[in-house]
Amino acid sequence: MSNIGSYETRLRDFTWKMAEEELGYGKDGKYNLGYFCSDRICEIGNGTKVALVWEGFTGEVRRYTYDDLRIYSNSFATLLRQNGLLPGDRICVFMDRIPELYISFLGILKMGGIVQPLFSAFGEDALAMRLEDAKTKAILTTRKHLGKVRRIRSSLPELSLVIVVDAGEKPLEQGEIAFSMEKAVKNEHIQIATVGPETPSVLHYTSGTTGRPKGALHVHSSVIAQAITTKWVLDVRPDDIYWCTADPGWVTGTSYGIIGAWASGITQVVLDAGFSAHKWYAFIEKHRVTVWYSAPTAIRLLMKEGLDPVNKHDLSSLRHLASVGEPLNAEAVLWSEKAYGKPFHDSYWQTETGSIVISNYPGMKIKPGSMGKPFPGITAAILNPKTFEPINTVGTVGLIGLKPGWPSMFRMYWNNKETYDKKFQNGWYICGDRSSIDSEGYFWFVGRDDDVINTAGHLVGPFEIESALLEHPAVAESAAVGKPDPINMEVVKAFIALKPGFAKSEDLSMEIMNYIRKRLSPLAMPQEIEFVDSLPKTRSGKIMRRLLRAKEWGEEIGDISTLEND
Ligand code: 6R9
Repeated sequence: MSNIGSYETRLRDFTWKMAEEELGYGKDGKYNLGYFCSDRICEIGNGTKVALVWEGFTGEVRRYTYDDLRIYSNSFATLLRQNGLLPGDRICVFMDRIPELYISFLGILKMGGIVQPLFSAFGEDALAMRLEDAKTKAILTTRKHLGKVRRIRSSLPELSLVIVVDAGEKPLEQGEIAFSMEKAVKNEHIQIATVGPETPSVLHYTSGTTGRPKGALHVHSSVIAQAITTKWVLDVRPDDIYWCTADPGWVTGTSYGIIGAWASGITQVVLDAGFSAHKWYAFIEKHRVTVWYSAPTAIRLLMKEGLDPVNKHDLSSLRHLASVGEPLNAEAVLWSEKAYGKPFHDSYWQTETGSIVISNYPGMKIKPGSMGKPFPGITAAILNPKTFEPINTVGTVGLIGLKPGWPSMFRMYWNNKETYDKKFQNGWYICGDRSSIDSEGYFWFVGRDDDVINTAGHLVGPFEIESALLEHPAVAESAAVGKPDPINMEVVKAFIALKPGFAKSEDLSMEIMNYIRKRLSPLAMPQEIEFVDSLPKTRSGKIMRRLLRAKEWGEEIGDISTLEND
């Protein structure tokens, strides 16, 4: 029997208050998310239980108990306090998937700071833009990524402290301090910052169509939703070995790769190594992974490798599989049944929703290709894109709308009230995705309602890419769109008009691609560049990405009445 039991019964009976009570949230005045992910598990007698099994790319394995999480996160909290950081300060974690990343995340919350997790793969521009927007006070990083921080530091007056968690003996520069989590003085007890349910906790940056990346701000009580969805959707149980393959630079890696897992008091495993089917299967076999939360791109890569590597490993420990980030093709669900004897369960949510809002639940009939049904406590509907009124006819495509008010919902876009306000229409939160509902209430994803590119489950904003492209000396104008790709769903394609005096060439293409990879990230790098004489624009001067995109996808071009006449 799954944790959720009967979906229909839960749907009827569930209230968020119940989830709050089940977690003991707010009991004895305790609201700190960091506390719920470490100290609380120790208080209920599980301090010696393994919380994290970490494996590095060389195969080295390290284990941390809940007592370790509690004590080491105390050390981080103390360090930050001793260096003058205050509750509410934005503190960035910028590291590969090393134990310090996961544990400092809790430490920051325990001293009352707002954690800003960023992908370590980010280049200087991507990093600088987000640190500047959040007016980040401190950043925790490693030697490997320190160069990037140093190169942008002079442009970030608010960034007063850089903490290097693997500094070793080599000297650091002014304003940088070395800190070794394992060598630091152990703090059994600290005063955990007093927060309320609405105190800001995590600031996650996500990409939009226009403008800069937006910081979705979450609050401490998000843990109520993250814990109950971990239990009911991911079906995690006390003895599970849980593997969430997401990087904490992405919301999946924090909501379910840190918070949901540890608030549930289970053992989670982390692999800090690149992808290969063999490596992944060997990891599952070695650690006896039971619950596996991954993404369609990874699943498609595994499918590409076929059944051969599957048969070479013992994957019998797997009990429940789930996926998030992009549409999970029906084919992938059927293949996983064949390969692992279990289907992947699709789940749908966003940085802004903070936790899973639509999903296929364990025990419920899976319809391959459908995202499933709303989580109990979430009211979801398909809305008319003009009136924002619910469409009650089966099969009609409209916008996904959610009734605001669940605990893990974002509370604002940092410094960007205008964009935040636009996300609400007629009393609904507008996700920005299109879908339909079938006669049994299952949601079928159709596409995004904007130009944001979803590559390998990661959202990349065209604006950010285009802005970086324009900084290249040869580029006069550019447009970035998503182009279909069998593995990554979409990859970035850039259309570029060159400045006079520059001629198109293979070498120039390569140079521009690498330029973006270095400045932004490997994901933002265009996989293809098409040189054009000019870009299609609307009369108001907006680049018509929709037109370029339709060409790539072989779709109808639709209304082009606002296209500028040359
Ligand atoms: C958690 C996360 C959110 C956007 C979302 C949608 C796409 C996520 C999906 C899915 C189809 C699914 N998306 N899950 N599309 N089926 N199961 O992904 O957060 O990075 O903010 O992306 O991703 O377009 O709006 P985030």
